[in-house]
Amino acid sequence: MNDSSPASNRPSGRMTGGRAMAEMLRLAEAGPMFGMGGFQLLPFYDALAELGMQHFLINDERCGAFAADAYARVTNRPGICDGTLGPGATNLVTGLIEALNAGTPMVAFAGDTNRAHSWKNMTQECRQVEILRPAVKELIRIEQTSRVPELLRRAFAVATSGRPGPVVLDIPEDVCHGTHEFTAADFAIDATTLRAPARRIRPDRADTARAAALIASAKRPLILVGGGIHLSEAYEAVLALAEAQSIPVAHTMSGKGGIACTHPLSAGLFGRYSRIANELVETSDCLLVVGCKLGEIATKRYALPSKSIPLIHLEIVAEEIGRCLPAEVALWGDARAGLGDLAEALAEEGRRARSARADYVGEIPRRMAAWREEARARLDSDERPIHMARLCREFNRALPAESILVADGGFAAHWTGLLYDTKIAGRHFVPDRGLASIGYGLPGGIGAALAAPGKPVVAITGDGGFNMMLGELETARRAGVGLTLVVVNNAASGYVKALQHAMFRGRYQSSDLVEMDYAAIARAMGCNGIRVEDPNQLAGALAGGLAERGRPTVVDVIVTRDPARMLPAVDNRTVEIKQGDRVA
Ligand SMILES: Cc1ncc(C[n+]2csc(CCOP(=O)(O)OP(=O)(O)O)c2C)c(N)n1
Ligand SMILES: [Mg+2]
Repeated sequence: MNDSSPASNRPSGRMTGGRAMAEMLRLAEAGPMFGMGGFQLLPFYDALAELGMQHFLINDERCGAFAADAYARVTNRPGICDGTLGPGATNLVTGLIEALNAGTPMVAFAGDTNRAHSWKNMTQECRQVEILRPAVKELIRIEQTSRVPELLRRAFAVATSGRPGPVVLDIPEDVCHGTHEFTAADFAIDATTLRAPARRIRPDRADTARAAALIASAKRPLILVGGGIHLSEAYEAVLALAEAQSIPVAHTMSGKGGIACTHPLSAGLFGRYSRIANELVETSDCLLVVGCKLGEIATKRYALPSKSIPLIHLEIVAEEIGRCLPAEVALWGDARAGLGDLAEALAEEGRRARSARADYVGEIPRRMAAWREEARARLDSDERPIHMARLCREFNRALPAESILVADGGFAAHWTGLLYDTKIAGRHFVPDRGLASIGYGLPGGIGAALAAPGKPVVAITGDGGFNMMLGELETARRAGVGLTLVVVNNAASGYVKALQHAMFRGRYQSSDLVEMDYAAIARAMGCNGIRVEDPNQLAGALAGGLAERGRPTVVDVIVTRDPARMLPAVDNRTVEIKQGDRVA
């Protein structure tokens, strides 16, 4: 075990299970935590107070899990959250599944009943272990106070190893309140498990050689990156391979930032929405898929790419390979390690490949410029209500390279996934594509802001998503985060309304929201609030939000109420709407 924790950090003596939890988190140098207390975990809370650790009360445990998820994505350190038994535990479920599906390292605590009285209709009792188990990578029930350090160690190892994910520690009240005589030796943690990826594994050498040969013989190879590129922090490796071999890179929403969107080799988003990438996928003769599950959105509901294109799939979870598309070469391993090995295997080829593919890579910036020309009217639109493409253009202008944009599950993520340009590689775009719940924007923004102090953090959410989470504005204010939250105010559950427009001849059912002034609500809650109806005021409003320190700003942006124009159709020329089909 790579245990680098100093001896002075190792307490000994009699202490509660809750105190032992806090001591282990201190050893793990865990970041800010998010939760809502209840009787069961109060010894843990008391220990946090005594040790001076950062813990934020949230107003809904789901938001605690979302905030922890965003914190983890920005830092690759496990996000920490907690809930009390019963409703606290069940409220965690949505956020835990987001983390599970996205591969976010997380350690969550759920209080549980006192075992002296379990199953006697205790207040708030439910079958939470069964409810939580499928929502996490591993659920660990702590049955003895003495085992708290050991099982926290285990939680960090599971959360950060292989494909990272959330772990729940289920802690009965008597284990948390109970005491044990601990020795200093009990408090140890493996330093390599404090950050994902804990350990890296390389693909088989023979498979790498076959993949390299396939790439070398291709005229139009293309790299497709998913969220795994961030989990593996494979930024330099992917860029080195792409540049040395002249291979463009397209990304999913989660993979945005694998290389900078502004890089000449970036082909942008592929899948359901695309600028130029889908055409490149379809005309490619070798696809290298990295850290991407090739799920519904990435494949345009399994229509893309054609099965006849040879595909190399580099993936940390062996059984994901071949699930949706057959792989000609399966590379089972860590993205960074695997890309590095490929670059090495292809090193001799570089000069020849760059000259052979000069025309091909020259196409990318040319086609991107042509796309931009075609989209210009929308990107530069002066119309009122404001065009979503114009809002994205303003983001591209206002947000400095190091900023982080958190995108909520509604249209916000689709529009910005397509039109927002990250200017440097890294996790600068954080969408909740694991479960695509609406409501992630505000709590995700809080988590990202706390993870990246000093960096500009902007979150974008629909009005529906914001309504779900209004209470967390109080959390954001109390936490003193200078987050800028952009509310896409279309007075609708826009996604649903757009589908009802397209598929049900405009018979709208339960998709309208009442007109609200979210900036006024923000001001009433002690935050900064700016309402924007004129697109020419967007730049000033965003600058105002970014300049605000120590309290959140809500920028309430009035966008189209016309359901025919809510989809990011600006580049989505190929989607055919068929009865019963999902469009966005
Ligand atoms: C928790 C949850 N419930 C329902 C959905 C389905 N859904 C996807 S987008 C959307 C509309 C959300 O409205 P809003 O947040 O205002 O975003 P808009 O689409 O209007 O931009 C809904 C209901 C979801 N993604 N998550
Ligand atoms: Mg809306």
